[in-house]
Amino acid sequence: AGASGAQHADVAVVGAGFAGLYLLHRLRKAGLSAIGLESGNDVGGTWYWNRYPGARCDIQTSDYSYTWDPELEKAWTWSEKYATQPEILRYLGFVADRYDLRRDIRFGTTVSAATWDDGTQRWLLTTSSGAPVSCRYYVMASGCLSAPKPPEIEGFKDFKGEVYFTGRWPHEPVDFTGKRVAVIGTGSSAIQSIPLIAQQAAHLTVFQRTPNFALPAHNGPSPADRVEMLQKDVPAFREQARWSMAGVPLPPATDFSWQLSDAERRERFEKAWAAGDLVVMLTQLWADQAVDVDGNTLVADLLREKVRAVVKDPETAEALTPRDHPFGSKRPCLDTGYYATYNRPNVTLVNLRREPIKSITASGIRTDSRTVDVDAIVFATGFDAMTGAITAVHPISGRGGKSIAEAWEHGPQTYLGLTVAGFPNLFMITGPGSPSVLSNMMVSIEQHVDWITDRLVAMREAGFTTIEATDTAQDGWQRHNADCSMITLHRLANTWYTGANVPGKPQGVMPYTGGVGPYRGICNEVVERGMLGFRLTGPNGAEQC
Ligand code: NA7
Repeated sequence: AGASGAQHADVAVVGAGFAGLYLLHRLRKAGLSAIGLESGNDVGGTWYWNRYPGARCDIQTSDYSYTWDPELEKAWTWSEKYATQPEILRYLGFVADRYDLRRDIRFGTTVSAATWDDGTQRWLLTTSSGAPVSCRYYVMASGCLSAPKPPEIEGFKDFKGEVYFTGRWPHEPVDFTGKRVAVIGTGSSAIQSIPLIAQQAAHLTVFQRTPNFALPAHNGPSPADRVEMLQKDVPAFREQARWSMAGVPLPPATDFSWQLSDAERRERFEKAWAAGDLVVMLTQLWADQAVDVDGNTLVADLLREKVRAVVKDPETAEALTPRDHPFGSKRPCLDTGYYATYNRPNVTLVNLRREPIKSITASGIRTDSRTVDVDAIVFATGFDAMTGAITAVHPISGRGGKSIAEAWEHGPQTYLGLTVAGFPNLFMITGPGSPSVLSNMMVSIEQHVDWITDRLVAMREAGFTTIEATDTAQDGWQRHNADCSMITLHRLANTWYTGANVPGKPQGVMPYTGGVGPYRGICNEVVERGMLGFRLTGPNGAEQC
């Protein structure tokens, strides 16, 4: 602790999930002192909080792993193609133990304010427990789907039964046996949990606003071809993933839809359906599937057929069929028995497009046309994505006392998705303007952590102590993001990618849609061109623009 009573560190890192843990490891190896601040009582981040039934990753676990230590890769074997939340949490605990990371982390601690001090050129953090923290660099490794969206439904507080949020699930198992349960939402969390809740509940009523595209996960052991591809040459597999579009080493299809016959298209589609893999379905059919509405409709129509083939009641099947957005413009889901669940006699779907929720009452949920009394409500209503964990958790005040919430009043502005003009020495992992949420998260996280750590080391060697994006560079990055998002179809859907899921949030495609490989190339080029777009300063007036 310094004279002010604050704990001093070179770097403070918020969050002890995949990003925070790797960052702490890299910083320590680089000889930089670091302190981790984590609101949970253990490591895990997303996988600490999202304990709902059926929670799994939806990128194959062979790809959804750290790749920065070959020995670690050898030391851990995943048991399934898509690991469950408990297994992923065990993995993160294993990593924390193996590299002795917990000793640098203050658990059960939230940051209540972060303020840049121009005089000392440091960040001062006040925290919910322990001494304040004074740090040279402040890194938000706080996740992009980590700030749950509050239930904006009238009467929510009146409900007298049990209330659960998928993103804040209790640690002790929840037993729905014999209970009448409501699930609100049909995103990934709902689609994973609904089949399991339906098996327990006396009756399950699902309240759906927008139907999602979902593909069967065909979970089980890791597919032999993927294991073989990985094992043949692990470094080459990983390197190919790093330079790919989605962070998985699958070169995208190059034939256009119009170059293929109906039969050829169907054959490719059925093969992708059988693969049970989102990235395969999103990239392997035809070259125009993700960038052209007509090319996309061909995939979407085939996916819609699959819903009708499973769901017996035609009205329910129609309600479950997505029609308002292109496939992939909203994050599609991987499911295990999701559609078949609606054939169960104890499951009802309420289509909120036909009968919106009016209010929640003491005993249940009232729509325009009925009241459904329940014992428990599960909110699978999602997150204030990408910006929520940065603007809505604690005030971050940069140069001149301006808060990041003010700076982003009309939408997030970043340079490379990693930094913000006016906020020196602040970094974000997986922030808006980063490709992370459109990729295998591990590839993006590792790239961001490596890039940031390498910059801090290079600055130390060159005698610089502050780094800040210029307004010009940030404006250019916004324009480049806008250009990229004109090419893909993400702009055509109301989703958490665009901010449309949170009432009043500024609208715009938040993730970088240009792909992780091109993004990596840009980040490398910024360095090669002398930290293009950044202003670096040092204690003796050293300056570089
Ligand atoms: P999502 O994907 O944001 O899903 C939230 C769901 O909740 C979605 O179906 C929403 O409908 C619905 N929702 C949200 N607010 C309401 C209200 N007020 N009334 C009715 N329905 C509502 O979150 P998840 O947790 O499932 O998944 C997040 C990501 O985690 C996922 O994409 C994967 O990457 C992993 P909407 O579509 O907005 O009409």
